[in-house]
Amino acid sequence: MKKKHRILTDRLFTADPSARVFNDRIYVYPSHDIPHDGEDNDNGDEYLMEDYHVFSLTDPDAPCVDHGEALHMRDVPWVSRQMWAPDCVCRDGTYYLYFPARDREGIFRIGVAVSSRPEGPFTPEPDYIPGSCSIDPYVLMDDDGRSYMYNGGLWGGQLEMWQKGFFDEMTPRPAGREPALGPLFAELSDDMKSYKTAPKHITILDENGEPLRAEDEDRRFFEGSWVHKFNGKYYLSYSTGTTHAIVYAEGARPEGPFTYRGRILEPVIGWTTQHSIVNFHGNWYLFYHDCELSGGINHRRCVKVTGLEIAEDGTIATVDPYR
Ligand code: FUB
Repeated sequence: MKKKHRILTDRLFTADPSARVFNDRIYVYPSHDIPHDGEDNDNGDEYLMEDYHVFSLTDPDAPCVDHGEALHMRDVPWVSRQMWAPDCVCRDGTYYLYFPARDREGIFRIGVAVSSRPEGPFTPEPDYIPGSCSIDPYVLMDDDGRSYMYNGGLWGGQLEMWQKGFFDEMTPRPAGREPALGPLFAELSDDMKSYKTAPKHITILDENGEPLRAEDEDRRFFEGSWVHKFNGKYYLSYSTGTTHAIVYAEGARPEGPFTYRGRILEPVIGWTTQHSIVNFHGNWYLFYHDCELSGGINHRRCVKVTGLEIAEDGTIATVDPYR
C-alpha cells in the first residue's frame, strides 16, 4: 500500500498508534483523544485522554475493527488523569499493556495492565512500575528473550524534570550546545511488571560521533520512541516535537549508542507526530497520526497507515504524508 495514507477509523479520535502483530492479525493500541473546547498549551493539558480502545485488522487494507474499551482510568487506582500513548506486547500467552498517566500528584508514571487476549479488557496493576517516570512507553521483545522499555518525552512529558534523579519541576531544560536528553532505557524483569535495571538515558550521536545537542531540534529526541530490528541492527525512531518530524537512528545494541540516520516522516497537520513501524507478511508499514479529520485541531487526531520502504542497508525512504 505504498503512497496510500489510510485513516483507520473516523468513529473516534485516535493518536499515538502502537501497531503489533499477534496471531496473524495487526492490533493497534492508540491513545483516545477526547474532544473539548479548552486551550492548547506547552504542557500538553489539551490531551485529556481517559481510556484505551484496541483496534485490529486482518491486513492494512482490511476493515478496522474497534474492540471497544480495553481499559479506563476509573479502574486504575494510581491514575489521576491523562492516559497518553500506550504499547502492548505478548509474553507466554499474556498480553501486557503499558501506558503513561499522571499519578495523584500530577507526575507522569508508567503503568501496566494484563489480559489473556490482545484486545483486552486489561486488568491494571494497583500501582505504577516502581521507579518509572515520564511518558510514551515502548517495549522491545528481543530475539534472545530479554525485554526492554524505552520511554520519555520532553516538556509536558516531564523528562527534563528528572535530571537530578528526583522530580523537580524547576530543573532547567538542556539548552544550546548542551547534550540533548535521550529516551530512557531499562531492561524489564521476567514478570514484565518491574525494571530489572534502573532506567538510564540513551545517547544519540551525530555523524562525527558527538552527542546530538539540545539546540539541534531537527534531530534531537523529543518523545514517542519506537525500535525495529533490521538485519541484526536496532533502529530507534522518535518524534522531534518542536520541529514535528519522525526521525531515526541506528545502533548495534538495544541500549545504544545510536547514530542519527535520517527522517522517516515529514511534518503532518497538527503539532504532535507519533508512530510505530511494523512488518506484516514481509512488508513494512508506518502507523502514525495527524489532525486531518478534525481540520487541524491538535487534540483531535486520527490514526493512519501507509507503506514504508526500507533498503537493504537499513535506509528508510522519507514519507511525505500528503502525496
Ligand atoms: O497523545 C499525548 C502525547 O502527545 C503523546 O504521549 C505524545 O507522544 C504526543 O503524541
